[in-house]
Amino acid sequence: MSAGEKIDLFTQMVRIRRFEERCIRSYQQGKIGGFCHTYIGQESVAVGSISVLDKDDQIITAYRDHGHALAVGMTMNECMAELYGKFTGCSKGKGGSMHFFAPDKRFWGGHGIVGGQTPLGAGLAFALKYLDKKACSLTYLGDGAVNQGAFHEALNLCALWKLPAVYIIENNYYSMGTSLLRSSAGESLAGRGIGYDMEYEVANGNDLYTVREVTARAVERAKKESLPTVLEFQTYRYRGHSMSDPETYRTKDEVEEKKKFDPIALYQQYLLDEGVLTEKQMEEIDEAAKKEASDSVDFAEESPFPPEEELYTDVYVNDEIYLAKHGQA
Ligand SMILES: Cc1ncc(C[n+]2csc(CCOP(=O)(O)OP(=O)(O)O)c2C)c(N)n1
Ligand SMILES: [Mg+2]
Repeated sequence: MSAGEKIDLFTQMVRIRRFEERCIRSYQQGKIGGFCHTYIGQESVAVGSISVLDKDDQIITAYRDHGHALAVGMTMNECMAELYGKFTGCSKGKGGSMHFFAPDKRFWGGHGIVGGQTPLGAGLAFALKYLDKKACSLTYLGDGAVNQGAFHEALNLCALWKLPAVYIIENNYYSMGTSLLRSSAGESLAGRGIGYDMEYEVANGNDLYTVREVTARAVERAKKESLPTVLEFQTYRYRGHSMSDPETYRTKDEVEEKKKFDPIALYQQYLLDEGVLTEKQMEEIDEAAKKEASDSVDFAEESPFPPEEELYTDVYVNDEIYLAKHGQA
């Protein structure tokens, strides 16, 4: 990567962190309703993996989707407005935190059913192969989704039909209040791929360079050989599962210990050591991210709620209208 590209990835991670810290404040002020799950601590996974993609590659994830949304290039304004339930939000204020979407950026959400996005990721890969595109789908899921039947059905079809699919398990060691040790058998989660003769890899998700390297290998396999891969990135979430989580299932000491491996601090140190960035530039990036987040709150507050007739739009896709607007691909 060039120095500019490295700085861009640092900026993206900082923007995600500051955006979500601002979300938490607004949530606590009662401005945001519904579920809201932050990605704080996992930024390197979305930013690193999405950074190796090309323009035709497709992305889909679960409900912890703010990081992926910003990493694909969605604006803070459309994301914050969505959290506020405003009409200027990416889903016209009707989706909220769990349903960020940007089809124009090949980002297919934002899904609330654990594991529900995994067959859809297989479908995206199927479509790419069917349309003869040299591209792949990237499907993110949590450690709590690996034992869902839908995930295994998806893996089976990906392997059987040799689909260009990459599954990224973001192992943050908890599914709500249930620790990995209490929910999953087997030595590695990515090893679920063995049953389907799929390649798999387990790596440190907090290290952006590692995430890029490992994802790039899987993406190349998908594009050159049309074969699927399961990746497991080990990471950690520093905040509660959602906004109301007393966190009785883990100790404060555990969280503090994990904070020593903060992905942003780690990458920041790399860039300092490499002489790519100075402390002063980092502060400027941080200040700009804070201002952007705060401006997005102003934007959201000033935006209107969706009009009543919007209740009935976007409920089902009208094929004819959709295809006329977006074309076959
Ligand atoms: C099918 C289904 N079962 C249960 C739930 C309730 N639920 C919401 S989040 C969650 C935990 C999932 O954890 P994980 O997959 O590790 O993702 P993380 O929250 O750590 O990102 C559960 C059980 C759900 N949304 N869908
Ligand atoms: Mg988890």
